[in-house]
Amino acid sequence: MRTEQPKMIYLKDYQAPDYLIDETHLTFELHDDHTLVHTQLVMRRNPELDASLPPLVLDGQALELLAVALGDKELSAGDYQVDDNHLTVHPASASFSLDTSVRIHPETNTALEGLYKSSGMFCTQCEAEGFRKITYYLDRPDVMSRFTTTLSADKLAYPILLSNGNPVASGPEGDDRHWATWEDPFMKPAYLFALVAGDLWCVEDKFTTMSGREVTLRIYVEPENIDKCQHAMTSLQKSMRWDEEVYGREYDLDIFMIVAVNDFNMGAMENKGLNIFNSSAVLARAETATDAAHQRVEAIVAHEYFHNWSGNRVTCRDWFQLSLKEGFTVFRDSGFSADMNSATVKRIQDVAFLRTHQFAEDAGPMAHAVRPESFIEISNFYTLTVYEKGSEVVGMLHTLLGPQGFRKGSDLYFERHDGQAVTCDDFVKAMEDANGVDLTQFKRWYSQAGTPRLAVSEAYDAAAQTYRLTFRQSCPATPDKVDKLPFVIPVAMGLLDSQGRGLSVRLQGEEGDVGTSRVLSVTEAEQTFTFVDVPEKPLPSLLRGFSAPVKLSFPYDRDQLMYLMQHDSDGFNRWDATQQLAVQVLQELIGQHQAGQPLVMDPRLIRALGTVLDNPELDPAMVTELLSLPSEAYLTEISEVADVEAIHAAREFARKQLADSLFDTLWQRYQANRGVSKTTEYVAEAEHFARRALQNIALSYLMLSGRPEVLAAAQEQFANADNMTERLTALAVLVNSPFTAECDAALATFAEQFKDNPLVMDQWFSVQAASPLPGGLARVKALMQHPAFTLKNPNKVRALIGSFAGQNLINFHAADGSGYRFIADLVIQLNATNPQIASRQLAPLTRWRKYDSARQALMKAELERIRASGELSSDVYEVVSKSLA
Ligand code: B3K
Ligand code: ZN
Repeated sequence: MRTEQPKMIYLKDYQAPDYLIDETHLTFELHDDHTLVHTQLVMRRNPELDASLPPLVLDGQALELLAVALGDKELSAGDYQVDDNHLTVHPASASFSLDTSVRIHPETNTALEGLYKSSGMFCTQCEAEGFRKITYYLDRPDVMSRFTTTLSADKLAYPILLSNGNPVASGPEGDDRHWATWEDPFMKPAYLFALVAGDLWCVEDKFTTMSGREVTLRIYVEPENIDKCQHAMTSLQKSMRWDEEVYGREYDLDIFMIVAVNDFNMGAMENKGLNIFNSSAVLARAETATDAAHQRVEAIVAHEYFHNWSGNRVTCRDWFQLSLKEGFTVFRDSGFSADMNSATVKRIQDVAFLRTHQFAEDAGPMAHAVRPESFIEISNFYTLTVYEKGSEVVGMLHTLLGPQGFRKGSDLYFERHDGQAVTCDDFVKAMEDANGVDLTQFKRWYSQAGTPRLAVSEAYDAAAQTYRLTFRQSCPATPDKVDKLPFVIPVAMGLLDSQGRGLSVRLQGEEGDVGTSRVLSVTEAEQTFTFVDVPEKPLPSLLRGFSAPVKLSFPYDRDQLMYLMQHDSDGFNRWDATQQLAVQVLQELIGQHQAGQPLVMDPRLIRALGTVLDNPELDPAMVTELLSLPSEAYLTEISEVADVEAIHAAREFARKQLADSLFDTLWQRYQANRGVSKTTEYVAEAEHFARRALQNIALSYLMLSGRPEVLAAAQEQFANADNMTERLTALAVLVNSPFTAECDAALATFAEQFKDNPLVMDQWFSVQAASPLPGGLARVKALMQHPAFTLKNPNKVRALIGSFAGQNLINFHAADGSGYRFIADLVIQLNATNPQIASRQLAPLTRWRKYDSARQALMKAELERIRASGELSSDVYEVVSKSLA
């Protein structure tokens, strides 16, 4: 909690550290009502700077300072200065050691940052600035040090004592306690420090690296979860192999550990050699975790593992460079997931997510560049822009340089900067140097916020057989900047003829065969490309694979979209054409609803999706994506002013029309796939995920018919499924159906069966919180009283509150403002206990500019109420004040 007005920090003010820390020796005495931390730092004046000896200002928060010594000299009160955020001492020589002892209270740490307790075990979360809550330190990523850590604790309660690196010694301490020492041979910044003490069991396996070294792999969990680790272990081994094969990166310690904890502010953390994970990102087995959860575990295990190179071996100079490690690592984990599953489907899911959520962030009051230039609270910048858009930026480099050029660049980057703390510019420089290219203009993607618009027009000249495409790019103003300079926009594209074939894409002045697809580099505000020898007016397929994070518009009519859907050689664009068709149809329905007219749906959408459903050749995962209508959140994002009721009514109407018209095929595909599920053992692999996904989307459409045979099918699936994917979908369709009695019975059965599994209960909360049926807020409030619910656990907050405000738009945006009031009350409450979680829950309120004036006023009033509610954490303060600016 702050004691002074939170200050804005600027990238332009970056200065190298005055002092360096060569060695860090930590000793933790863990007790139930306090912890003592003794720290010895072996330090020296930064040799890059002049020879003066300025005061040494260490970061430290919520620490009770017990003793401080500089060299051999114990300091007394007059020798140092201490305030709420710093300890200042005055070194008398260029090399010295500094010893401190502090008392901290992990047992009352509800913010889950620094050292805290989760379900009785001690654990840490230091990124970004949590280490300063453990001891006085230079808590900045460009100060890297060699760490030795000794922990001591009660033997019975905490038999397992872990930290980074390799275990080097351990032993008893008196009758009841024991200790262990760990040494990490790699230099690292404090944000990668970790410690765990608890009563844990582990699953152990091995991995032999490409150079033949054997690495021990361990996943530590609470004893009751020991049967849910295999999927994470397999995912880890696959990730290790993939990083060797695709990036040439080998693991570097003899042991790699993952620990699962129940109370965690985000998904997981890449601490060197000792990853700490939210249990939701580790535990998975058929009976208790959905296919989506299995895929999430695989992706997060990979992401954290990949950080060992992109983040740990090469780290960030300062937190403005966060995307250096996060954007790149998301790009790496997406590549991995694409290779493990269907690449096209993975791309579709990533793009749908980006367009819905990152585009909304980019258009809101918290919009910022991939490399922001200022912040108040760095925790607020672990955003979709830094992660997902950052990954798109790396992806564009991959597109522009090609796979080999990109690999040359990443090899040079890792080799050149191993052991260093560097910047996004250094990353781009390695790509430039390895490929002999100039990426100066490309770097605007790092510095300019906002989603570029790319309007495309065409002109065909039959006599000259030329076809021209003209691109006009612009970028809306964002809070940081009004005028934007043109970006480098790679547009992967092709041209289709009337037989559905790809035409040659030769540009004026080019010779020879150029093939039927290419990447155009749009670099000007307005730019025309002229294709030659074009025998007939083609239909362009643009931005294939979503080759740039822009909003592209081309005046396709619905028949052209249906044509692309059928003939485009690019799978992603076949899906995108379907989405664009659905958007046009839904927008028409929204207009009809707003005009008070009866809703009449364009039958072409039904025909198009009917064809998809009838095609047995198509990957069922792809069919599922094609059948999924654009979400209400996406329709909101692309509206000037979002009409919550009209969007909901239009989409529900379309779903019902599709369900009625395609009933027979849906029913047949449902039954066929459920038949296979019934007779096949659960397998957590792509082909099986795909079958169940199609089966489940079919069931959710079918249920809209209200027919008794579908109700019976849902009940059968609910009762007999051997896995959570089928069971939870059956529950969800019952929850969203008019069959109240059957729904209540299923909810009760489910809660009884899984009451002891908190992650499954999260699903139970989430399904109910997301139900669009009337009375949503009352249901959520009632569920908050359920014994399995607690505001102290971030997963519970996300499951119930996050699902309500993020997915249940019709209830959250109730015209009386009750949804807004509810979120504001929660944010005020959480602000005092867990500022990071409080700040996250605020996001839906920050989007107030999207809505009608009545809702705008209600949302703003709640933001103002939060602002006036008392002492705000820097996290909440920053989001509220920027939203009201
Ligand atoms: N690097 C961590 C995120 C830490 C967030 C701190 N507020 C997880 C990840 O991106 O891998
Ligand atoms: Zn990450």
